[in-house]
Amino acid sequence: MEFQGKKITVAGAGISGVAAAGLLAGAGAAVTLYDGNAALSLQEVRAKLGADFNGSFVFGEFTGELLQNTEVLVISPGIPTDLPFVTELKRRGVPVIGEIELAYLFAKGKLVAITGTNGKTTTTALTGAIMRTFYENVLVVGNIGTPYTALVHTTDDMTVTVAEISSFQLETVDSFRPDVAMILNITPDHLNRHHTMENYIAAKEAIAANQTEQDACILNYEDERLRAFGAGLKSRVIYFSSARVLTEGLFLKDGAIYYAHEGSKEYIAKTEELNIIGRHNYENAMAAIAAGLVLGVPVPLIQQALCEFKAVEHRIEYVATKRGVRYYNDSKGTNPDAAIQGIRAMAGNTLLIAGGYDKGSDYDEWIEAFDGKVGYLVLIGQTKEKIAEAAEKHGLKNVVLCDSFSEAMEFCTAHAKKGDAVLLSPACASWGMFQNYEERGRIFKEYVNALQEE
Ligand code: UMA
Repeated sequence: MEFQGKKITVAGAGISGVAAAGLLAGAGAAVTLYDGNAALSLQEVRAKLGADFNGSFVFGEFTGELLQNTEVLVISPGIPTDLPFVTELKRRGVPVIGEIELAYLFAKGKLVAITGTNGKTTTTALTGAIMRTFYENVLVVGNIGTPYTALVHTTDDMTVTVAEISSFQLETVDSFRPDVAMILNITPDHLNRHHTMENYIAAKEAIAANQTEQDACILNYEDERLRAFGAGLKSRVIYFSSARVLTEGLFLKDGAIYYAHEGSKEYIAKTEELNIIGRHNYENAMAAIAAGLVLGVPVPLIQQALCEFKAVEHRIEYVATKRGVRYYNDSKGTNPDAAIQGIRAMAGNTLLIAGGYDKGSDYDEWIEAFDGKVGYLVLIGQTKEKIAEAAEKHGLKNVVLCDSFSEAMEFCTAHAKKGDAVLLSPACASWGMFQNYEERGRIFKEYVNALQEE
């Protein structure tokens, strides 16, 4: 696609939109940065783009004039593709691409693209760490937090880019063709955006749609849908399994990870050497190892990266399983947006500890994200009544108000049943009860680690 002199509208002035607008302006396009939020500060957005940016801005309504003046629309991941201005531009035959597709059009080197409902951030970080032991220029981008368009200008033929790609981002890819694709698992998520499970699956599977025999696709053998999906792919498929021995692919057996290939079996690592725990994390590790093997990283370097890699502390951090109850520390979930990720990461019935300092947040969207998984909402701190009120409005039952953190912990340990999860993901700052979120997370972990095993 030629960008020089083209009138390109970038929708969404968040981190993706700002990076995409900067990239396009640098490529000589006439850029308009559009955002639906009329209250955005022009000064603040302009400051993020730097003094060289010569594009224009439209905030609020997507005007008729802007429709006329858009030759290509680049959309940020958070913008639904069925908004009226998007469908109208499509009707007019205007190309609509996502920020990831845009970056891909500029990209050089090898690309590993990782998607899945759960575990993609850990897997992306670990894959990046594995690549870094062997390659000099490794970028870790995408949904993990740094937009692909922010760094793509630094790629060359020797670069390895490891990108976490969400279903939102996959909805608007077109020619996107990763050398290595990965789908970790698919369970219902984001259905408010994708409307049906079929649409959500289709978005995830788009990650491998353009792949050829020269590419590889890494899939979870224990996900029946993915197993069937792999059978129809052109690319070389590498399965991983945490539940059975595979004759070809990566598998877990007696606490160790092996790679079976063309009749031989290679030992990779013991799970006890890893700092990330739990079956889901062993699956993430196997997927990351597979990517390393595909791109030729020697096994000893992969082993080194596996042993050194640490989960991000306080961010949906698995702490321990006590009496069949899994405990997660998401103390870094200090606002409703961040806490949405915490509850989304939970697979089943969850006792959620939340509340804290009142930052004037709105809790509706967060509560909507509970998706029937919160068996008990255990509230603490200044915001407890406010959250309880919002929860009641959404018809949530079993809301418990506690006077202290230890009371909340005691309630959870007394009421959690085998198979449940207890999640500290407060959606609020810690101030007033703790020094900071780190202290809150540390106290949670100390409490959990002191619980009896059986
Ligand atoms: N906006 C509109 N109209 C809309 C919706 C949003 O104009 O209908 C505007 C907002 O006013 C705001 C801007 O769009 O100014 C925000 O854009 P965005 O929501 O695309 O967010 P970014 O800041 O660009 O961050 C995005 C991803 N956000 C989403 O997918 C919602 C980030 O993933 C990602 O890290 C970042 O790009 C870099 O690639 C976050 C996320 O929540 C962490 N992802 C979801 C998840 O992990 O479950 C998919």
